[in-house]
Amino acid sequence: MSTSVRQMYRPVSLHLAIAPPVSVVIPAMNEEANLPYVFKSLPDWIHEVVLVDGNSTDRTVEVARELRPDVKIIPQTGKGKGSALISGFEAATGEIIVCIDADGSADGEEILTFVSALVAGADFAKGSRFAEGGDTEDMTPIRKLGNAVLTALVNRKFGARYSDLCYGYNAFWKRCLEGMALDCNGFEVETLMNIRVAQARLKVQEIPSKEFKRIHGTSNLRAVRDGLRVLRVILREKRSRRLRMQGRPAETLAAAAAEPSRRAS
Ligand SMILES: Nc1nc2c(ncn2[C@@H]2O[C@H](COP(=O)(O)OP(=O)(O)OP(=O)(O)O)[C@@H](O)[C@H]2O)c(=O)[nH]1
Ligand SMILES: [Mg+2]
Repeated sequence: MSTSVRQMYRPVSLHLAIAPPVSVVIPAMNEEANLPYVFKSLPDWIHEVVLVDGNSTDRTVEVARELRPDVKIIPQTGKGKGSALISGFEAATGEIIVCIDADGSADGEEILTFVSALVAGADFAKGSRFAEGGDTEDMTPIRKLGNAVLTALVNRKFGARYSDLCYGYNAFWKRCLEGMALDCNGFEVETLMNIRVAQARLKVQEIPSKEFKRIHGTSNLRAVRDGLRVLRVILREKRSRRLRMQGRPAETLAAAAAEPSRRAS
């Protein structure tokens, strides 16, 4: 192997070296106490960390800079985790994007497994707490039930085979963003990604993942409110898919996609 080719590859484990740069996108709203744990768990071979700040009123931004002077801090344009991720994806310069929460519930060491799946041929590496080897310490029984029902609905309506719909630990090639065309604000963002990935027939590899309890602070998720947002997005996507299959013009499809979600409730 010539020197120039060898330099293009970075060893990421004993058995794997990769060429594509990896961006880690972290949505964070008042997570100053959790960031030290999250940043510490990130592998040293990643290309960049993009932290999307949700107008934090604590020292989230300062702590991120202290921990990692090269961190890219991005303000989100809209409101909610979805708009934060969309801003972060736009700002990411890597060929591979990994999404990870800032509450200390995800282990950055798992990034190696996600990235390995992508370089081995997957388009989308989807974290799953319910695939064999995965686990969660963080979900209440009611959340587990809601997630299971919504997962089954998406599988049925979109021909997917997901085992965990509403999970924030995922990775994908940046080129997939065009097909996902994300347009949402809140916690429904992962559902929308999963549906669009299934509709685009991208190659999905589920990655068993262990979710821990958030270390400090309180959750921003409200089970009923956010469960309904997820349900609305599923129904909205189903309706626009039906219109597409009926061969309706593109303007009608765009209007259906932009339609207020109350029509679907
Ligand atoms: N930038 C930004 N980040 C957000 C926003 N809402 C939530 N987040 C972040 O998104 C991640 C997930 O939010 P959580 O509140 O932990 O929600 P969750 O993980 O679904 O719920 P729990 O399992 O109870 O922790 C965390 O890193 C939050 O800081 C937001 O509006 N803007
Ligand atoms: Mg959390």
